[in-house]
Amino acid sequence: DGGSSGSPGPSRYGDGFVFEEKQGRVIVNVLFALTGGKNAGFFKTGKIFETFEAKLLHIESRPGRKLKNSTTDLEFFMKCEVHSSDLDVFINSLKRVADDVRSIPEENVPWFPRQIKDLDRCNMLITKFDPDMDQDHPGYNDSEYRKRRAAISELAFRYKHTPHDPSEDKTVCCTNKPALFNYRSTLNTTCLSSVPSEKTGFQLRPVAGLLSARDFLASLAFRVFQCTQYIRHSSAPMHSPEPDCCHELLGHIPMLADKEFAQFSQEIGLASLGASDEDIEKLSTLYWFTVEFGLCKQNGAVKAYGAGLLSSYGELVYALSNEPEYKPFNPEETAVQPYQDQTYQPIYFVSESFEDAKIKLRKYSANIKRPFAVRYDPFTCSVEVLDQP
Ligand code: HBI
Ligand code: NLE
Ligand code: FE
Repeated sequence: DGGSSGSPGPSRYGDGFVFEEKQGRVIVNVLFALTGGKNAGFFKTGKIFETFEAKLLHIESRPGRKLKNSTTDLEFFMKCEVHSSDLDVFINSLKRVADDVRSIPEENVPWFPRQIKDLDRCNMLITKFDPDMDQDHPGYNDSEYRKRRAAISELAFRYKHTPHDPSEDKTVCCTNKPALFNYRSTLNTTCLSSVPSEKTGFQLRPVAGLLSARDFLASLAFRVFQCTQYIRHSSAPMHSPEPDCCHELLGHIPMLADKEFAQFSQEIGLASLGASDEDIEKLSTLYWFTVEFGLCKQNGAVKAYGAGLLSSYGELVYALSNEPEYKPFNPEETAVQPYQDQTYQPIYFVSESFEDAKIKLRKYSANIKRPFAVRYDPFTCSVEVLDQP
């Protein structure tokens, strides 16, 4: 369905990739392989570039991957500019002389961490809940509180990744069982006294406050949870719009000690790496309505599993009253639901079970389109990028 719309702007080709069109020309990245020593094929591809007046912008070769039933000697990557109307025929001509021809759109892939130590650069803070700047913050008029917050922030800013000592997590993880057993789903209860690093390898890393969704999600790809250290102001214990250590300890940490949940969190993180701003927005909305504020059915009753509910007595009671609106959880719909982070949610999404939410969200994140694939190597704690130019 190449370039059917005729109007300027993005058009579609082949597998549904979108190419940016400018003055009738598109930039396209072409990958192809030459198998069984067919070196002459390379010169034939050159002929095709010539015929279609393709302007070559970049060329690279690398040892090829083994394809089904054959050996691949070399794989080529070429970036070129062609007439948009020629794109289909150009690619089809290449398919006649080379193997495994794929085209991927020219895109600016946002920077993302490749190694666990790159998380030192994932520190983009959202300052909207800063007690020094936000006059509505309950600690704004409390200079002692602000001083303490500044000192804790300073420690988080100075933190740099070093190889991990799991015993440190135990100190952070001094779990305290709250009197919320009537509301909490069994997932959170069974894991309440576990230490994530021992159970799932999840590490906690100090952070000074709310991070950009991109940086926060990227850390999950490395099984790192960016964890606040400060505590909410004592004048407002029932609800805080910003994360604090009560929220992390009562809400997130028990879940991160669950094997399945840890796996699921890492998959969301991996899906976020290099994703478009639009996909990050959707992914973080889904995270918000599940991991933070999710409700699920359990033995015929509605229970809370979201961390933002378990750490806020005020919102927990409200969420399970008949005041708010409930909608069934469905990733496509939930991903575009607007939300606010100042006060209690007017809408919650209820899944058939916690399992069901996990399966659906997993499927959703696996389907996010990117021009490359990623794989996590647990031995080197790094992300391998496959098929990226
Ligand atoms: N930053 N420190 C921190 N903790 C969070 O829970 C958090 C965040 N930034 C973004 C964010 N959560 C949400 O937008 C998620 O929906 C991704
Ligand atoms: N509202 C939650 C609480 O009071 O614990 C924190 C939510 C953080 C996103
Ligand atoms: Fe949270």
